[in-house]
Amino acid sequence: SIQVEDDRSGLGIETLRRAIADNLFYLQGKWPEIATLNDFYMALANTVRDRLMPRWLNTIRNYRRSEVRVVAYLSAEFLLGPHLGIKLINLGIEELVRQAVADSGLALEDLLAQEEEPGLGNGGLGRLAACYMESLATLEIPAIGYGIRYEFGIFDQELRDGWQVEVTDKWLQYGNPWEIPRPESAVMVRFGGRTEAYTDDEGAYRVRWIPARVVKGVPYDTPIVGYYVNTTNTLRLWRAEAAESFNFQAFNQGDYYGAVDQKIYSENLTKVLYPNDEPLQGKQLRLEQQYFFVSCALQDMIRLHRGAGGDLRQFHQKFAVQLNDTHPAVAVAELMRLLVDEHRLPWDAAWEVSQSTFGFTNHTLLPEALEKWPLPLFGSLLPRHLEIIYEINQRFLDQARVHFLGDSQKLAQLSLIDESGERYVRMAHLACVGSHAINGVAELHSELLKQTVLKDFYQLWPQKFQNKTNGVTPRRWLLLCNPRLSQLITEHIGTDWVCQLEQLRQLEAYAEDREFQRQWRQIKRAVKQDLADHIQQTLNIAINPDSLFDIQVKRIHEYKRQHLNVLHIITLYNRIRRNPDIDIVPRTFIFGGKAAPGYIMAKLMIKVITSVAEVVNNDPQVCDRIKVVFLPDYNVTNSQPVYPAADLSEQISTAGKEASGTGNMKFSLNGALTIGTLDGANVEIRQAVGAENFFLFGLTIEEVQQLQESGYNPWDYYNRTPDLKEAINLINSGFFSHGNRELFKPLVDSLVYDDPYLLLADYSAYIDCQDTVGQRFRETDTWTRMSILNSARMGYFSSDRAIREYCQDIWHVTPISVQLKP
Ligand code: 26R
Repeated sequence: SIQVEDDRSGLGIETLRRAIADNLFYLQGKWPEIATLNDFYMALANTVRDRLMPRWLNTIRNYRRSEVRVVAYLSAEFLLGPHLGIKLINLGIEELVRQAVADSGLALEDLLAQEEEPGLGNGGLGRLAACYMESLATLEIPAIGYGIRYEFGIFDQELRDGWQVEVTDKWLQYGNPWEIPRPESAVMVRFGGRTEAYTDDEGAYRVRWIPARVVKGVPYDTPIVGYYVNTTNTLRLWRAEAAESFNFQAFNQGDYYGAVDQKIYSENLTKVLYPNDEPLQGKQLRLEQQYFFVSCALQDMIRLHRGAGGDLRQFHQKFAVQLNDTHPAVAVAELMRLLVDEHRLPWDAAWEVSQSTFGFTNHTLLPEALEKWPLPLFGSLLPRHLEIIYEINQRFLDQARVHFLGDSQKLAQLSLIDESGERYVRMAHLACVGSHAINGVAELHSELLKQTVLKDFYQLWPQKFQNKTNGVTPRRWLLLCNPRLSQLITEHIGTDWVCQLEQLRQLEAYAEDREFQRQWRQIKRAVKQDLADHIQQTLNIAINPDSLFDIQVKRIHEYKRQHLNVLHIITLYNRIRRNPDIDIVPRTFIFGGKAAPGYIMAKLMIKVITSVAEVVNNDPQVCDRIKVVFLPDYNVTNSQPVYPAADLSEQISTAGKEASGTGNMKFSLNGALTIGTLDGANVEIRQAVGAENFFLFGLTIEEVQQLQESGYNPWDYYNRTPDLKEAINLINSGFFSHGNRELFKPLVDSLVYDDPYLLLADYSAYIDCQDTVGQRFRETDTWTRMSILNSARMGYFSSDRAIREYCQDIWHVTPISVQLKP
């Protein structure tokens, strides 16, 4: 019999080809002859989107059933990376589509390259949220992500004369085929104004909030499909628009411009992502963004809950809400407001519901990154929430007073309000008090939380504290980004590893196998060649694919110590200058990462990297033994070819500063060896892969603390370490800055006189460790075995494992499979 496939769901190659042509004609309005690559990309994206639709709609139908508990992941950032590639893989149609596209004379890779990634995050925290959304779908957990649809995501980075220049990220300019606006589900969000007490019809004392302005939140939904499952969860991002009814008044009075002003003002709210991964204080717009998306999300959840016939006293049975750092912490006060003021629950009942609803994940120990809002600012923007926070605080401190027997210093430390000088609302404290579970993101980090920033809360509620070590999704970070290695692995152990990453352990059996080692090496070589070609084409730098690829890609930050890496490069360079015939392992140093636009020192760190690169790369004495490359515009798209090509992963933050790290996991999973400190998840990675397969150096946390307490003096280290002195002096002399001795002075002075991140204290250990790395790289078989063992033992660091733990220990949710009903 003749089978006719539906053009919008069929998966036959001919059907796919016809569907792409159809979308090209009807959606892009183009004939193939005049279509651009982007038109073809859009036609393909829409073809894939069509095929997601039955899964997505059935998933949503499933979750409407009232007994299903849904995870709501609240995050100001979701750094998803490009959709098309991962959706093809998770739907299992990559090869079919590749052929269908080839039949039209196109290369799938060229179409994939057209996509503008949604860069709606800064770095680790936003990317973690994306990995978690993917794992939730793959594990068939009912979940919805709530966030902000920034019109401009993280800026594009350009390099001019070696300096970072920021360019606005116009990711929406050619349209976004992956989202569906849902204007019918818009909600109103209020700001400013005042509160007023009144007595309701039952004679009860109540408060109403009379806002100064109202903004409309419109949801845009994006499907997140799991790997080889029907489950397709929703990422619901909110965009701010003018609330028509609100500016009607101005309009009716003939104040057309006033009305338009209102519109512009409203739309400003979700215009741009704050590009800081470090503190910012008192930026009203940032607080407005936070409250805006939190209020939209909670109103949405309440509507869904009530729509399914739910009682608000059981809200926590419908939703488990996770706060991704303190950025959405105002949710605690907003849920209380909605329950008490709008839905008239008694305070105690509402508080029970709230505490049972929220979990809080902390992502940083840096004291300067703990969010606090000046009280006057908070009170003028959210007057009712400030009252609610006072009420929460009073009841909380009453409880704490009993526990700490009136120790007033303790109470002042615990308070939701910082009153030590200028008064502030402490968002981490609000999140802790309002949540039933608090977790850090690596074992070490979770321990430090209990000992330092959240010590007092730990004393009060030890049972609330947990650890959930981060993980990354093996679908994007191995299967998609490293198809060659994935295939080799699958040929030897089957495909189960994709969803059960612990299966990689079976590779241990091949670690000593000569033939397997050869293939492993051959793949690493091929992937390095690809990256070398890309660097040649885009940056016009020739690099040797047989050299040691030594890579540090991450946000630029003093605590991450890219400049320690630079000191190593200069040290090697000095060795060559001293002895031009020296026998050293050829190395290619690759950097990538953005600096916060206002972080002057981080920008100077980029300039020092590019300046050293210029000198070293062009010095004939070096004979191409050292090359230094700064990859511009590091983002998810650009990172995907980088992890697989690494021999060495640089994870060299000062002990105690990096909460976890997730790039460290991506490297090791792809067979890079790590040179690292005992910081964040490095500690657990080293345990997992074996100390003998990890290059450890540097001070421990205890040693860092001791050194700082006993009065650390970097100047001494500078004076008593000749190689270090020589390296720093070379920078200082203007050697890398065309004789300009002022350029790097702030950087050098900071190191020699202050050195808050202890580079000079760790320098010698780092250099020695790097020398060991170089020697070991020459023992090719040993290196390959270590590389295989790294991949084989990374199973624990799957985001599937992390999400299972969150489901068990915090959210108390279980999978439900989605059936496709015709
Ligand atoms: C307050 C505001 C300006 C802000 C501060 C910090 C905004 C964003 C950040 C980013 C921080 C919280 C971040 O990305 N933290 C990283 O989270 C990762 C995921 O848990 C960790 O792996 C990583 O160690 C940590 O730095």
